[in-house]
Amino acid sequence: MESALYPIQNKYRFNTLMNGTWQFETDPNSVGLDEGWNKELPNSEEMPVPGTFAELTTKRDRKYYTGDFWYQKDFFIPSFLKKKELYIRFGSVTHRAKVFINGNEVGQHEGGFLPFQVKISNYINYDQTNRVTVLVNNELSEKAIPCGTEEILDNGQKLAQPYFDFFNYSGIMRNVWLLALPQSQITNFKLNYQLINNEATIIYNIEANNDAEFKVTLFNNQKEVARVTSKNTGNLTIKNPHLWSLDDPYLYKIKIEMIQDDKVVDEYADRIGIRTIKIVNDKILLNNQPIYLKGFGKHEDFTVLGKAVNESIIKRDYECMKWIGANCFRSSHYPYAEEWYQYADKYGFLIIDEVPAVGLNRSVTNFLNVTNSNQSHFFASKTVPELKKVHEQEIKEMIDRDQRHPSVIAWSLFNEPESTTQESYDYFKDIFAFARKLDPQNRPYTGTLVMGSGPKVDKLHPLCDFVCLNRYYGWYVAGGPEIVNAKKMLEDELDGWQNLKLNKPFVFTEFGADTLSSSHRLPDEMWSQEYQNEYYQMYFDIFKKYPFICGELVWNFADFKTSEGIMRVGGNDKGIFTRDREPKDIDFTLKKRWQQLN
Ligand code: GCB
Repeated sequence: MESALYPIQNKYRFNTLMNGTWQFETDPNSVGLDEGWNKELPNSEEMPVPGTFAELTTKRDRKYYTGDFWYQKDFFIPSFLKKKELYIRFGSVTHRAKVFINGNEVGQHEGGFLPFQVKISNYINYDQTNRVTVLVNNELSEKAIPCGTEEILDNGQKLAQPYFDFFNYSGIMRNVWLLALPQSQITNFKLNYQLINNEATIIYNIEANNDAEFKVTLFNNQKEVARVTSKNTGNLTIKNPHLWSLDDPYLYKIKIEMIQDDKVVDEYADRIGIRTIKIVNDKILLNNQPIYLKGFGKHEDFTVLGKAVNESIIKRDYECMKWIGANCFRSSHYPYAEEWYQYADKYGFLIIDEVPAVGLNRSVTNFLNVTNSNQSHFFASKTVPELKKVHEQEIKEMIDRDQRHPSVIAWSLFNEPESTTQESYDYFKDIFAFARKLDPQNRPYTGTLVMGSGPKVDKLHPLCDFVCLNRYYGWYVAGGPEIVNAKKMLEDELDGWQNLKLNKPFVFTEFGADTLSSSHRLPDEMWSQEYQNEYYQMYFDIFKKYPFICGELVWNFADFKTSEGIMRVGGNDKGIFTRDREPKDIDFTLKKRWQQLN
């Protein structure tokens, strides 16, 4: 990745979206490169970008297509752009991409949920039509995240078998931009805040591709409040700062000018929120005040769009989350499109930002096997060193991309891996040590523990600044009439954690029950709306007794698509909202609770 900066326009920087109709072709035998598809696709069809073929097709083999596939688009570059450095920036390509300009390879990227950009200037024909081609691959393995495997069907077709519970949507599912940037350019900048008495100090660290000086200016509502010129690092101090908070998500504007030979050569501006986040004993403090997290584990998921970004969905989801009184979500199980974080900054929402490290457990159908005697010693396998490199690279890209957002309060480095073996501890000890060097704000690091990884056996909680539990007592175990036992199991587990005297906050990052919006039952039965209510009430009654619980993120914000199977009716139905974002009965219980809870 040449730069982690979100595209903006000003006197020095120009961009235009390349979204729209692209050409598309699947390549099941991976012959494309040998046959020159990087120059011309032989039998292509039209495909929208952003989008995913799996949601647009009426054919099963296309929906589940696994392997190589190609995108291609022609675009024009006028010669007045000659003085600029040109790039194409992909919001993401899932899961890996090779990019060609006029047939020449210009870059590649591993990881399906983070942006990357490729420099194209050296391969462009000015005042002519040019062609970008992208070779994409959506296969799953244990060498990359998210993890999975694949099966060859009797008809020879590959079928991805995710070790995770969401549909393996793939393709170009986020925005694509053409960028025209100055030759000498700012490539990123990192910020940290110190609040002492009535003063805030903003400590900055600017990354650029050339040596320069930088003028950094801070504005409040267009009025300049501080300015300093320095080399790459420096700081700005302001008196009586207007802090960013949930009730008042105030944003300043920061402008950085890059200066060479007394001339401004680049400028980048962003909205920033001044706030601190830290853990003290068993509390999470925002601006030194304890906060209680109320909200969701989410997905980027919608009918017809799959995981393709769409600002209308983003807006609707935030409206629903505000209506119900939520203040937080986890970007389960991957970093979301950048627009989600921009909204959170403006709306006053908190995000636990998660890297796509899901499925590190070799469990296709039953995640309870992750910790029981069927566990597969995932971290003892030969591919682990390769996996670790990819995992670290994605942590770096996520933090580089998201570290300035005031809404991001923590980094989640894993979801439900094997976590009871020494090998798992050794793996994650390195992962945490790596990650802890990257965020100048030193936000808390965590990861979510699978059910079964309890106080007696779990090996990963010592690495986490706060402990995240995904628990399904009353659903996957002791459901329906056994819910009385579920209550006891949950209490026993929480007593176990309490006895460890960890003096750390705990957050429930998943708990939920599949619920069909069409099902009503008296007395309650599993899958009915009444049962979802009873289930959550049981958890809430118990939470009261444990003051170290600092948050409840229910699973899931909305129903979402998964692989097919006997556990899933058209997908995962644990949504608080339906897949088309209408309320289930539980919403009114949650709304009442969350509006009262502070
Ligand atoms: C989990 C996973 C999540 C699943 C959820 C479920 O533990 O983290 O990805 O969707 O359980 O509903 O089974």
